[in-house]
Amino acid sequence: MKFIPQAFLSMIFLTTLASAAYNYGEALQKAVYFYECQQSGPLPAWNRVAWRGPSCIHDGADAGKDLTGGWYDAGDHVKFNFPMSFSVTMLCWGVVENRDAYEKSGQLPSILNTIRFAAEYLIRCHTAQNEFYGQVGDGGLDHSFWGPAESVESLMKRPSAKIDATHPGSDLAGEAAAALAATSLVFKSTDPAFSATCLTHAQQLYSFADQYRGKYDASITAAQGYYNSWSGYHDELVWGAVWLYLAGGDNSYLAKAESYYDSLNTEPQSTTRSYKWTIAWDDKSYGCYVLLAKLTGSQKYKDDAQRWLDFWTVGVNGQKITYTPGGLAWLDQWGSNRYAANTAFCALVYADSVADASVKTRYHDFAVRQINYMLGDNPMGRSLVVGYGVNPPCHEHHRTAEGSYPGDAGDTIACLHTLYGALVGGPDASDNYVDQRSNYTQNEPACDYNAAFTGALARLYKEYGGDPLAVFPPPEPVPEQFYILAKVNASGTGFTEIDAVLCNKTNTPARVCRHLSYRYFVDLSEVAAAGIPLSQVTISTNYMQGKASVGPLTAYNGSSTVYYVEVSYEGDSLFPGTQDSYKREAQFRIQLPNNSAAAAWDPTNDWSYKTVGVSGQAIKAVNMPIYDGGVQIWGAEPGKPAVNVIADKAPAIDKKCNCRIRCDGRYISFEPMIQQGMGLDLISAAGQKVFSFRAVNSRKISVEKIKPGVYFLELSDGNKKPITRQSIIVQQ
Ligand SMILES: [Ca+2]
Ligand SMILES: [Ca+2]
Repeated sequence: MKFIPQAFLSMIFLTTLASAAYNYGEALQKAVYFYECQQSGPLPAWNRVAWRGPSCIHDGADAGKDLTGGWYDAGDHVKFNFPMSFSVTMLCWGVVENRDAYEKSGQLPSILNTIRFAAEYLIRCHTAQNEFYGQVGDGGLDHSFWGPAESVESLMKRPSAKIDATHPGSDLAGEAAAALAATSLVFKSTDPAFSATCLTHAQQLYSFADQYRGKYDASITAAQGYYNSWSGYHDELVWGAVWLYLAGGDNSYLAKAESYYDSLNTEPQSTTRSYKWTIAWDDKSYGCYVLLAKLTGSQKYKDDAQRWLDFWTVGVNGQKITYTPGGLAWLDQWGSNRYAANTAFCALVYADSVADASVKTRYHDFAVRQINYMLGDNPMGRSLVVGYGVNPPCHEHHRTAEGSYPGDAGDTIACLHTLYGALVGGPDASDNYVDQRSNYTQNEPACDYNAAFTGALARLYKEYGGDPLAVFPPPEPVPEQFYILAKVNASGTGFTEIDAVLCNKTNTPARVCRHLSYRYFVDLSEVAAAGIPLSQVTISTNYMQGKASVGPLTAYNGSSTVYYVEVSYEGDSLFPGTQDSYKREAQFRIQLPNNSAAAAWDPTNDWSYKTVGVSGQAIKAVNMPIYDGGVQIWGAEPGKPAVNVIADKAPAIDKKCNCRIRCDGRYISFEPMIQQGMGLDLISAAGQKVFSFRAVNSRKISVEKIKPGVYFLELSDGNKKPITRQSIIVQQ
């Protein structure tokens, strides 16, 4: 490590502040996008996430309600409405403070869409004046499954839980009231009707919260252990009233906020309002200090706000928040970034509202320093926001973004999808952070982590600028979503038995498929020539996984020689998620009557046989096309080009000839060299031999003159007997 004089470090720091080392517009754009990745239920047309699909579309059905929509809480798939409502309120606060920044950066339509999406869900959860659903999903069940959101409801129940007059929850209803009041305020100018609807729900929720007092986690016990109401509900009663006042201008709410203010928590054994923690999903007291100071200008609120912000900056009575050596104001092990981001946002709001220049600078510079730490100005020299900046996290604890098959929380692979804009938990008190999937305290993103962070980014964009990306999100490479692995299981005079495994490896997005089938094509011209009627060709099975059915031989497109056998999983569900759920194995045999002449059965002219493993090893059988609801989604029908077939990245190793074959688009190479005398044929998907090769002293063949497409490499021995085959892709 180089020694850098302290004075020089200060110079760097000042330069950073003045010249905006970070592209705040891009960070803002991505932070907003993160919420689209978290969407539950049917997706709106404006959702930009190619790897997300509809999910949990039956939420609320257990209660006879429609509770679809909203956001998955974090890297899991429970909808916890208490923190979700807080996230909505904080996103709205960000828009209220710096709407012009959202507008100028082009992010206003996206943030409005995002806020409305969640607000509409909260309205759906408000099923009666004094009834509000506060959770969908079971934490224990949910956390036992590591797989994409789109598969969740195929595997588990998602119970709904509510508060009502006999099972109250003033904190939950108060926060939902705050969220909808804040939404009402945000939409006042652009959609007065929606704004009015939000306000009505907010008023009803607030009166429910106020009239029927209690902590929601005593009513919704499923929230315990995840989002306990530690701080109680007085803060939400003040907070909800403040937002209702802001939304509707009704002075009675301001009066209520001020009168309930005196019930807010204090530091132990004192009458001083709490200042050693910060605003987060549980305790909004700190946000109330700032908002009431701004609204009323009263010294009491200013004192409470500044005492709190001083604790986070210069200290109070010699006591101060812990700072990491690298400069993060560090409150707690679990999600340290989020506490600093939340405080930074409020510090910016407060700084913008005071005249005192030194106070303004103190809080402003603190906030810039904290946000910059998260964007990369830290001793690790890395961004803590997924898909942004230098060396960002790519092993974040997020089931759907991981996208692997079947995944688990301990996986060490990078996420297959980019969860742009997600602020991860953050470092320990010594600036140690490990980008590891199992490290959920430091490396899980969450809706509440991103909310005030987004608002702070909008404020910093306003001051320092930075252009959002012109093309966003960039397209991701799409891996193969379906395929079949097949081999000859047994063969003899008059029969061929195939072993095939159908795989649904969808992840862009993941899909639960209930109408899959595939076809195995044969050419029966030699059967007809031998005078054997079709009715005497039998199809039998000896092993079938799942709810499979095998159909009769059916003529292909009216052909008198080409037939297919269809294996159907109609009524079965294949979905990505577990070791077993995404694949189905079937073994089926096509057989002539006993004592048929040997020449009456020839598999080598059969379309599908051309692409199955013949050496006991299953290979990707491109000539066994797959259908979803009757529509071809993969592979090739006889004589036609293949659809949606993608070459494997890793070269296949054939055990029988111990040969590794690789095609880079221009050359086919072998490791080790195939044996002298071996033949190699390159066969198009349509079954035409486009290249033949007899092994000599060469390790590679040029395929430059071959058109791009799907081909099969067939290795044969010195007697031209096929040994093995595999599919390859020749690219441009
Ligand atoms: Ca509370
Ligand atoms: Ca045949």
